[in-house]
Amino acid sequence: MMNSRICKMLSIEHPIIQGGMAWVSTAELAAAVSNSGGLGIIAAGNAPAEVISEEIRKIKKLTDKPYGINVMLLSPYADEIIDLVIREKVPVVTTGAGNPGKYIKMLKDTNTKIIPVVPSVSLAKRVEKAGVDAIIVEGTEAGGHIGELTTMALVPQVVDAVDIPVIAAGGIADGRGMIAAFALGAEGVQIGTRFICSNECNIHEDYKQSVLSAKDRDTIVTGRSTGHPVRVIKNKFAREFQKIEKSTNDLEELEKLGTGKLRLSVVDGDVDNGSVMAGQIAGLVKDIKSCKEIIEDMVKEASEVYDSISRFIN
Ligand code: TUI
Repeated sequence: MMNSRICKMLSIEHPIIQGGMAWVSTAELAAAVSNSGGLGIIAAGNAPAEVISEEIRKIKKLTDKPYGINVMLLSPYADEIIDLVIREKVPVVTTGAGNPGKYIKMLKDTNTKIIPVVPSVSLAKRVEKAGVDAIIVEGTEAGGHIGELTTMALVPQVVDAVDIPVIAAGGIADGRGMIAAFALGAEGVQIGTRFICSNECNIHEDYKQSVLSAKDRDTIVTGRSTGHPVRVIKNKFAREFQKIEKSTNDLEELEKLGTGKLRLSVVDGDVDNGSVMAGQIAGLVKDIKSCKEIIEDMVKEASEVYDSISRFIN
């Protein structure tokens, strides 16, 4: 796997990138992933630069391996987070929830690797032309803010449309998913939901338990009507949000309804009234392990799956 362009580009051992999950992807989680041979990512979410500056200080103490910052482009602080990333010489930036176009030149000029999340072939082509280093192609199976297309349909279409390396995301939590992604032409995977259920993920235990007890059909999408669809675990909050969404066109009211709800579940552990973001693959996650075990088990399983599937085509 060291032969993957992603491993060479990012100086990592395994082509596994941890998803930048707002409130969840802290320095502790990111350092654990980076120290296990993947690429750990600190999520900036809606936090101001001072908060992320502290996380960068922490991760520099916890690891000497490469790491990244995820910039959520809907955040009012996106500009100042980009300035911080450049000042601190953060090795990698991933972006989500928008087009990072206006930041690409700045990041390239300072040698920061830039890897946007894209939900379509058109945006993939546009950001490749603008000079990004790789792209994360995320299917609608993913948790949080999502696009329309599935990983299975989108990844090969993007792979055919660009020359830069593709990292597949959405619906991947084990070695089988990893091999499936490679079969579609991806050279790396981004893993979110599986890392929520890790020892080093220092969120409220009840959030982890919600993910562990989720079954295949237990996630739903809220916010389709607002243009910001978000996949969450079906709970009281999600049902109420969907109900109100059906009866109102007041986007401001819906926006207000969602504000602070991720913090409520992740930090305070209110998994009934909070927004519990997770991907469709939550139903596959059955235990809490260390990040090192998650990565090692995934790589080992991928290798075994690769060996065993040749019987289907011979
Ligand atoms: O960004 C994510 N996942 C997220 S961000 C987030 S915080 C949030 N909370 C409430 C509402 C909105 C955000 C929670 N989860 N994943 C990456 C991702 N990016 N998925 C989809 C996209 C995306 C969508 C449209 C990327 C680019 C894009 O471009 C549209 C355009 O402007 O061309």
